Amino acid sequence: MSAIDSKVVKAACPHDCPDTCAMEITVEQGRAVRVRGAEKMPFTNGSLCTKVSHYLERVYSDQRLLYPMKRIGRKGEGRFERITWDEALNTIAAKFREIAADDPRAILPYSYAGTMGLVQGESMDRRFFHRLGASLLDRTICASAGAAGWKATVGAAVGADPEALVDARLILIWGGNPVVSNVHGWRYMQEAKRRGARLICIDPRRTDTAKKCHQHVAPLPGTDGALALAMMQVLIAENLLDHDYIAQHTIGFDALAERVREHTPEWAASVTGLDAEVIRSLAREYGRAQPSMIRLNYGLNRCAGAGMAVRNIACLPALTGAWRHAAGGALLSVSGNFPKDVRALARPDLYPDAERFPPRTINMSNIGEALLKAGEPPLRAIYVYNSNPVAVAPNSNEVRAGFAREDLFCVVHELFQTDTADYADILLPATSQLEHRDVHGSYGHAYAVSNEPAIAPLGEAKPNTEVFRLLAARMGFSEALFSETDDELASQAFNRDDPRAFGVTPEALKAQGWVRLNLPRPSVPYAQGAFRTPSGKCEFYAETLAAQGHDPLPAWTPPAESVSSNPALAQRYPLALITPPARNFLNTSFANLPRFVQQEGSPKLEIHPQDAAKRAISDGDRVRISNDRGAFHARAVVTEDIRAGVVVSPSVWWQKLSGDGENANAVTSSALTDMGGGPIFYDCLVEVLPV
Ligand SMILES: Nc1nc2c(c(=O)[nH]1)N[C@H]1C(S)=C(S)[C@@H](COP(=O)(O)OP(=O)(O)OC[C@H]3O[C@@H](n4cnc5c(=O)[nH]c(N)nc54)[C@H](O)[C@@H]3O)O[C@H]1N2
Ligand SMILES: Nc1nc2c(c(=O)[nH]1)N[C@H]1C(S)=C(S)[C@@H](COP(=O)(O)OP(=O)(O)OC[C@H]3O[C@@H](n4cnc5c(=O)[nH]c(N)nc54)[C@H](O)[C@@H]3O)O[C@H]1N2
Ligand SMILES: [Mo]
Repeated sequence: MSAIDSKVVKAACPHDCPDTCAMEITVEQGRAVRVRGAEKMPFTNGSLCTKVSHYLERVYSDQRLLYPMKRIGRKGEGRFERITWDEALNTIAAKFREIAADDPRAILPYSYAGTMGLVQGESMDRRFFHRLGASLLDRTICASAGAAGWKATVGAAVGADPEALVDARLILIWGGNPVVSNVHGWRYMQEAKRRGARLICIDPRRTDTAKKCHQHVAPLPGTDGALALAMMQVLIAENLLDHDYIAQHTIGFDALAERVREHTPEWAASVTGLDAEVIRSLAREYGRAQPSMIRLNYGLNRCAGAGMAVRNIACLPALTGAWRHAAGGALLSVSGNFPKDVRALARPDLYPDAERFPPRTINMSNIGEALLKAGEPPLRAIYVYNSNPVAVAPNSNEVRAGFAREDLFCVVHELFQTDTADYADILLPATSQLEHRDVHGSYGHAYAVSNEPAIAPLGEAKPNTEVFRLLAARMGFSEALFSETDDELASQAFNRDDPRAFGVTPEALKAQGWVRLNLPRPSVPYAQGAFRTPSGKCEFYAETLAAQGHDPLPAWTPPAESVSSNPALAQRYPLALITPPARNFLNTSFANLPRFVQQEGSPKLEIHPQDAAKRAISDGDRVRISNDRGAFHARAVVTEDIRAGVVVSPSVWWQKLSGDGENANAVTSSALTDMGGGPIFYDCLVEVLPV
């Protein structure tokens, strides 16, 4: 191989995962031939997950969209014909101009985390839609419920230092399956285990993670808030408290103590389906171990009471003073460490005529409803990028009905012909991470990671930014900021007046591929209090919640659908369905590629032997999972890994590739969480029958 034709390009994994890996791409003769994890980046540590280590199969897949197309069949049918970029862009611009003349809010951008890059995910796209005056999108589909509960209690989205937890004595892995969805973070937990930490996993399912922990505690879905209240009751009743920390760095302790008095382990046992003694000893162990770390994750964020549940859990380390230690406290997200410069990147100030068209925000989590109802104004166009709503949003029947509207103008910009793409009027080909420039923060570590383009765009694929530049020109948006290059956008990603970004320069990022934020090492965010709440303290009592009409104190918010909270519904649909991430998929990304589909096999439903026997279901049987919203099919896996009363279907499958044209979101509800307006995917009663 001649040296001139071979190079190694520094890249970032773009997917929605806390690990945000730094990658190195070997390129020969203009073709990427090898992808590996950057060895020197501490968190990545030279390894990639099972999906991204085969990334070239995604980049060079023969399923890639390579040309713009327009629809020739019915909506949803997926029949298209090739057109030029000129025709595609002119069609979109003409339609947007026509709609905007009446009311630009009838146009809705729809995007989530197909790429987490700040350039391709939240820069030129945001500028374009802000300038247009389109409806704003509330991006709630993943993390907003917990974020709200955390914020009310702790303040900023800043938790314990993920690299410091190696010195914890006790780690509660709460509502997460890091062996599958946070593998690089799991490495630190394993190191803690080697150093003598006890690991306890709190999850209705005996996951691969639970199997590697010392103890598995399996509450019913959506009952974590009750478990945390009872833990607080025990800590307070048995005086397992750090009185000094409470006095100096919290507010509302007396009211909290009063509130949780009734929430005994016996009470929580009746709600969570756990033994009172298990709850009591969990609380005692937590109260006595220092440093103790709670790695809470998104599994408990997908139920009606999710905001309050995260809030209740977030109170625990302030009671025990665990925050004093580098390896103590709690960790949900550390995204708030990154001083992302939203004003520069997204330019919300471009919104044109707020007087005539007061900004309107639409919640992405019930997009079906938003498309179907006669809003003010009704939605007439949707532009989807970085997301696959038809497959990932709850209550698919409603979502598909919305996208099937003949009078809705739908643009989809994608790498693949997803379930959503089938509904496009204009389908545009997108570049992969190897074909464009980007820069990334992370929600699971403290390193900014840079992504240089490694190869030329495949076919006629274009990056998101480029499409919005071209559309801006056709719309007559003449501001210079619409011609900024991706390099220029990348250099605005972080607010460089913020001390945390000192050293995180474009030059340093380019040279090394990644740079740690300028934070102390380890960073111990709340050792001296300094919570970023209005009071500067950990708020057991939160005035901000009272002002929003919520209970200002930790409370119990039951699931919308469960045997105890909705017995009438449970008569007909007695089983609680959860649909957490499958190891070989990343939401619906990878779920169309042969290697990963083969590894997952086919849609599965894990069911406890008792529940299976009652329904004459044997292992391997095809079953139908249904409720009033819809139905999907799967292969039964009869196993004691899931507790009785709960069934699990690892997700998210493509509807059109799963045999019956449906995935688990056929049955999930579009109701919203108590805080943050998030979806309640795992708050869902069903019946399961053999077919
Ligand atoms: N391989 C892979 N990795 C992923 C993803 C993927 O699809 N595949 N998705 C990425 C994304 S977008 C996200 S948001 C994160 C998600 O990251 P996590 O939230 O860590 O998701 P999971 O790893 O499934 O862990 C959730 C766990 O919560 C459990 N659970 C479900 N309901 C409850 C409940 O009510 N209480 C408790 N205590 N546990 C419950 C589930 O059984 C599951 O084991 O992972 C990211 N990483
Ligand atoms: N039942 C159930 N449903 C769920 C979940 C669950 O656990 N259970 N998890 C939920 C969660 S946590 C999340 S975060 C959401 C995720 O929902 P989404 O963010 O919609 O995630 P993906 O399904 O991976 O779809 C992302 C799409 O973006 C495309 N893409 C990638 N890069 C680019 C790019 O540069 N440009 C353009 N234009 N497109 C690009 C990909 O090809 C992919 O099709 O799903 C939610 N849905
Ligand atoms: Mo997510």
